[in-house]
Amino acid sequence: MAGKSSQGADFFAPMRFEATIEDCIVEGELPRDLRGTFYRSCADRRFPAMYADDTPYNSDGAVDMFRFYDGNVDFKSRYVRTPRYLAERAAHKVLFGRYRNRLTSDPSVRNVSHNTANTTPIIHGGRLFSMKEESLPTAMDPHTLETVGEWDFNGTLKTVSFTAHPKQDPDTGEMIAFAYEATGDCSDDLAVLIFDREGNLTRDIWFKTPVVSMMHDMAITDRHVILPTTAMVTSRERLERGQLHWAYDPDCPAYVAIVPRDGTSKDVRWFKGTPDQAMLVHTTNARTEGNKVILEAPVAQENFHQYFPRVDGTKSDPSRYYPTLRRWTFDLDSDKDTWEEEILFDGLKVTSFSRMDDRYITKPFRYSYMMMNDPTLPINRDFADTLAVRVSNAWFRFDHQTGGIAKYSPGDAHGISEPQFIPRHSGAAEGDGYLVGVVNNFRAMRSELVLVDAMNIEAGAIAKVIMPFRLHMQVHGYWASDETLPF
Ligand code: V55
Ligand code: FE
Repeated sequence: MAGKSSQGADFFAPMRFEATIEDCIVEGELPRDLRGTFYRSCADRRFPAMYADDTPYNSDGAVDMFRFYDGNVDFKSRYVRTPRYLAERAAHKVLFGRYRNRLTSDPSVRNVSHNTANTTPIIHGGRLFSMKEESLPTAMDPHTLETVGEWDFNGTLKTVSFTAHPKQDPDTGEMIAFAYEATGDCSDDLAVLIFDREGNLTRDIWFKTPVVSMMHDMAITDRHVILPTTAMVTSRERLERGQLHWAYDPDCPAYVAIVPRDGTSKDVRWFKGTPDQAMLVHTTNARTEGNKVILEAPVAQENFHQYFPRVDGTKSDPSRYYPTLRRWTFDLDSDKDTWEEEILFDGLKVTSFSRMDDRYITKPFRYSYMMMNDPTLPINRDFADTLAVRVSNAWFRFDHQTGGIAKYSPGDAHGISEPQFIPRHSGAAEGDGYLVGVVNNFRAMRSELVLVDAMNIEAGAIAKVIMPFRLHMQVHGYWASDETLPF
C-alpha cells in the first residue's frame, strides 16, 4: 500500500453502535470443548472530546463478550450505562471535560460521577465488573451486559477509587485490589483492599504515598501486595489550571510499597528507585521466596503516553519509550530501601501490556504474553502513524526460563489488542491452551477475533471469528471459563 491511509485513522471513530450476534461466522474450527466467555473492556467515545488535547483514556466504556460453546461463538456489545453516559445521552452532546479534571466539565455535571468504566473487566463472586481506576467498579449483568451500577460492596468500601487491575489469588480465591487518591482527587491516601471469594471486603489497610502519581497496576504474592508508583504526577494547581490530570516529571523517582497481606499499615515498607524505573504501568507476576519479594514487569525509561506532557513542557525522548522486561528483587531482611534490578530482555518494541497464565499468579511461572510494534511489518508505516493511539501488530510470547521468544502477526493491515490466555482445560500445564484476541483489519474496516495455539503461536490462527463491523478499541480483557461462570 502506498503512502498513508486515512482508513486507519477512522477505525476507532464513534459508531454509537451496539450489537448481538448469534452463531458468528467462523473461519477454521473452534475447539468444541472450549466453553467460557471472553470479556473486553473498551474505550469508545460516543461524542467527540470537548478538548482536542484529551486522551483516549477519557472515552466512554463499552463491554464486549464472546461466548464460546459447542464449537460456536455468540457476541454481544453494550456501552456501560454510567451516570456520565446517561447525562450525555440526555443532552445529546459532550458534557464531560478533560481527563480526570471535573473543573473542565460542564457545570451541570461537575458533581456527577465521571466514571467511564473503560479499563478492565473481571468476574468475581459471580458478578461482572468493568473498572476504571479513578472510580468505583461498575457492576453489570455477566450474561446480558445490562448495567447494574457503581458497586460499593454493600456499603463496606470506604474508598472513592478502585484499581482497574485487581488480582485474584488462584489458591484462596480472594480478590486483592487497592485504591490511590483513595479519598478524592490529589489525596495521598492509599488503601489495600482484600475481598473473599464471594466478594465481601474482609480487610482494608490504609497508608500514605510519598508521591501522588498514577498507580495503574499492582502485583501479589502468597504473602505480599506490591504497589509501584510512577512519575505521572498531579496536583490541585494542575486541575485548577484546567489541565489533564497527569503530567510526567522526569526527575520523579520510583517508589514501591510492599505490604504484608496479613499486616497493618505499620508493616508497610517503602523502597526507593530511580526516575529510570518510574514508568512501570503493568506488572507481569510476582512471588515471595523466603524473605525476598520478586517482581517481574515491563518498565520504560520514560513516559510513553504522548498526550500527557512533561511537567516543564520539554520534549520527551521516544528512544526511551519502549519498556524492557525487568526483574526486581526486594530483600526484606535488609534495612536498605533499594532493590536489585535484572533486565530479562530489551531491544524489542514491546508495549507495557503484559499478561500470563493467570492460574500462576503468585507462583514461579514460565511464559508471558505481550504486544509489540514490529517495525519489519508494513502496518506501522501504512496505518499505525495515522491513528490517535499507537497500534501494535504482533503478539509476543516470552519464555522467562530460557529467554526465548515467539511471535504471531495477523497480517500487514491488522492492529492487535491484548492477548488473553485460555487454559486448554482446568488441569492443563502452564501455557498449554490458546491465546484469543481481537484484531482490527484496517484495510477491510472490520474486526476479527483470532484464536491461536499458545504453545505454537508462530503457526498462525487456528480459527478466526469474522465480525461484520469494526469493534471498539479494547483496553483489557478477561477469560471466565464455564467453571468460573456457568451459563
Ligand atoms: C491507563 C489506562 C487508563 C487510565 C490510566 O494504561 C492509565 C494505563 C484506560 O484508562 O485511565
Ligand atoms: Fe492497564
